[in-house]
Amino acid sequence: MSRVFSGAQPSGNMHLGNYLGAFKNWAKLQDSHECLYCVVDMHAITVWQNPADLRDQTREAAAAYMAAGVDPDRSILFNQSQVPAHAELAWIFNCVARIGWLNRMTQFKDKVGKNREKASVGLWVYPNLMAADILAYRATHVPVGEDQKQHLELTRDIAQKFNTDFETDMFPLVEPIIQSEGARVMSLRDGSKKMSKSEPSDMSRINMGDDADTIALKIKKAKTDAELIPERADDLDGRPEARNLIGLYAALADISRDDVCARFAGQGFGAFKPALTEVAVDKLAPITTEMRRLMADKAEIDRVLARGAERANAIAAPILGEVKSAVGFIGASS
Ligand code: AQP
Repeated sequence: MSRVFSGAQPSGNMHLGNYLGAFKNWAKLQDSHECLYCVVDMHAITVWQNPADLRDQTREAAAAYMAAGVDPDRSILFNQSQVPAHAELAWIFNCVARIGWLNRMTQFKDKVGKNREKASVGLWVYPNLMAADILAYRATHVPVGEDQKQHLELTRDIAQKFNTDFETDMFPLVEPIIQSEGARVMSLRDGSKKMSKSEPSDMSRINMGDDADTIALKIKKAKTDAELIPERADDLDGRPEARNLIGLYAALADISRDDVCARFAGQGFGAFKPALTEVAVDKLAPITTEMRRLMADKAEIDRVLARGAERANAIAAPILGEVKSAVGFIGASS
């Protein structure tokens, strides 16, 4: 059976973009793959995180995975910092990856903008840690959003260079499982930006923990245009906010954008928004309720993560031993 690895950063509230673009699919993959789902807390600290918030956000992320259908008995659910192989392998990959490769990463450039000199070194070498996350388990498949494709190509480059440099077949060339275009959820305030945890305005996103009234308010205030809904989704081109809301309905109701357009053709967004609210509340209410139930027992979440980390470590530690030996380090497995 092929092995899946994926993760999300506990850098804020998990939102509808994380759910539709990642977690929903993670739950389905459990039927066909051996799955490791990680709360990547070491990635989160590449930008400042208040320690108490980080603890809460890590637990909330684990609760969000489980509420979305990740079963910690079938999958391995853990937080990254509890498994030392991630950091150790990342250091080795810092010495395998080339400076030029990292300088080409568009996500780094987008995130730092003009403040490159003030960004943490961790943010720059983030893709090497991501390669370590995946290759520490010799994962074969990684479900990612379109935005992560370049990082995954870097993982393949690192694996290939390591194999060539050390004349080994240590690492497989991992395959992305790319989400369809429809699963890319954009900000409710700006249809050209993706819905994101780190966007300061809470009105830009629907959090997985939002109650029905908050969801209704955010959808009511979501930016749209004055035009009517067309008969076909292709005719939404050039209308990013309208396209996003139609896409959200489609993803939540599990139908195509064309079906949504056909259903609401000729109506304005004033009429469409209450229907979108209804389907969003319907879909999210059981997940939110389950997240709250899980979050009420933080000690149990910590136990789930610790047990997952033990299982993850049992896979990663022997692989790391082989890697260290290939590199020439003297130690237990050399
Ligand atoms: N808006 C989105 N639409 C679809 N998929 C999304 N994902 C994130 N945002 C959207 C997917 O969720 C998974 C986990 O993402 P992440 O938390 O590790 O990192 P991210 O992509 O950087 O998410 P954010 O919300 O934008 O976080 P910040 O603001 O902290 O950088 C990934 O599979 C991602 O594709």
